[in-house]
Amino acid sequence: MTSRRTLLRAALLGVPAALLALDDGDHVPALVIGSGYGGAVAALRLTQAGIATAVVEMGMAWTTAGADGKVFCDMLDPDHRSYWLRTRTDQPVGYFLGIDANKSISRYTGVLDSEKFAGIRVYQGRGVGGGSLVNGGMAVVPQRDYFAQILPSVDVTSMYDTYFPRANAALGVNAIDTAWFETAACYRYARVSRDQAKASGYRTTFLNNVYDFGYMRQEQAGTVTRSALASEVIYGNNFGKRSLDKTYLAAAAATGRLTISAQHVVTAVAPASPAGYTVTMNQIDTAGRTVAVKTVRADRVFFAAGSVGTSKLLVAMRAQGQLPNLPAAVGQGWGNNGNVMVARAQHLWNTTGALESGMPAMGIDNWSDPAGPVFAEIAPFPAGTELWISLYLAITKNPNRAQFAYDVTTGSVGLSWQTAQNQPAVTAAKRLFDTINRAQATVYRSDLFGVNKVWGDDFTYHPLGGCVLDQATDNYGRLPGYPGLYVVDGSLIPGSTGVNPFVTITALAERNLEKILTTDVS
Ligand code: FAE
Repeated sequence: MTSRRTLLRAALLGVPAALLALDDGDHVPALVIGSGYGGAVAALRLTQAGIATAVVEMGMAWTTAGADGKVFCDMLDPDHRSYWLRTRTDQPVGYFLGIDANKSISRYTGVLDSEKFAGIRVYQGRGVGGGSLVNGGMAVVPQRDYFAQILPSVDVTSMYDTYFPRANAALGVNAIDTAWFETAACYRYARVSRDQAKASGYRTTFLNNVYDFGYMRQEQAGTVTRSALASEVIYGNNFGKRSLDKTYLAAAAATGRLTISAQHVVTAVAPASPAGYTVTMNQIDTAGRTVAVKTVRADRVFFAAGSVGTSKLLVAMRAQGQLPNLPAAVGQGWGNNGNVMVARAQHLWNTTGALESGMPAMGIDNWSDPAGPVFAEIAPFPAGTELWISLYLAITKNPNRAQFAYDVTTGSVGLSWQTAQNQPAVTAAKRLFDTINRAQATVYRSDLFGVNKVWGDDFTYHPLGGCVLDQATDNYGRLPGYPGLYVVDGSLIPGSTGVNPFVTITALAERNLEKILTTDVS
């Protein structure tokens, strides 16, 4: 059996078995494409059930320090490790004083991908741990009523009683000490925004996080190496963050039944004879060049390549005839979680602080406003110097959706989203921030998202949908017509969660895996 061969090889080479790659011709009981939230849940629950599982991840295993002694670079001095195969950075806040703030970097399989479609750039994590390597760590459970609205086929009681708590526990979610928050220099920026929101008639709420707030307190006290307090976030955190490689994936590896093939890009999945599926993948080097092509057989395949990755792969497989019977709903129902970014200029006497924690801890919650629901995280601008800037990532209820479609001429999959489709998000956010600006006699910054551009409306951190639960799949992520094919990631969620999405993705994956393990896998 291949898994045994792989584990034996690992033992002989003296490397962690989990990081040994698949070989061409291998046969595995379960193969998981992608190692983000959905993939990590699948990896843990399958291996715990005694099933040898191979995770295939296109990004790197971020375990080796570079010449500077660090695994990840920071946001003030991004280098080749920052971006996925780009020669220039593509920062979400890409301008300062209207001047392009991006810089040249060497092409490398860096940790953050800015994937460009016709009307939107989609930011995604690349590496073992997926989005957990680059995200802000905010662990937010969606409002119960809204969850019931977006996923009506899911039993809400079991989600809130069982699967959200299970997800939070396994993710290592922790709450900030609210007394410390009131005095911490690194959250001055959040307190300023909170006080102004409150004075303008809005409610604010603390946000849980997977970053270890105990570690952050020590950073502030100067007793440990700084990470969140050293401008580390979107290109990875060297310390403090409980990313999936330290939680779900570490627990899966501890079973001894997990292998992870990093720097392997899955390119095709097709039914195998007499049973199971063949999965074709390109092994790549750090310049993105293919160094080997491998075909592996798997009894079951779990698509966990993220909303974009899974949708692209399935739409291509249907169009190219490898999985021709996939339903028409595959590729539909994609949304950006209503994401829009904006910044306000503070008065000189309202300093936001030179030291800003990269991990947000507070949001403005105006979701219950029927005229324009907004849940706005108070985002850091960790430049290491006082800038009098208040930045926000607003999550809104944008009803617009887009589709993925295969282009026969280029052989690639495009996304139909147009920038103008984000207007409802801008309108809702403008309503809230116009009110705050009026009440505080402040103005928008118009120099951070372009030249004279107030709204960061052409990118998203929260791609969702493309393979929606109970539409493109059955009610547990099974792909109809293809027994043994499952979708377990953010593509199951129909374009919106109303809050930051990873807890929802994780909890839904927990629910689905539990069902799949009890009914499909003997
Ligand atoms: P994801 O985590 O993207 O994992 C998919 C994995 O599949 C990736 O590792 C890919 O490299 C890999 N992959 C893709 N295609 C292939 C292929 N063909 N072959 C092999 N591997 C492949 O998917 N969410 C929150 O809840 N709170 C936050 O604070 C937050 N902040 C964010 C900040 C940033 C900068 C970004 C980019 C995202 C943020 N998010 C946040 C969103 C969150 O990270 C995202 O919703 C989840 O990571 C999505 O989980 P999935 O499992 O769907």
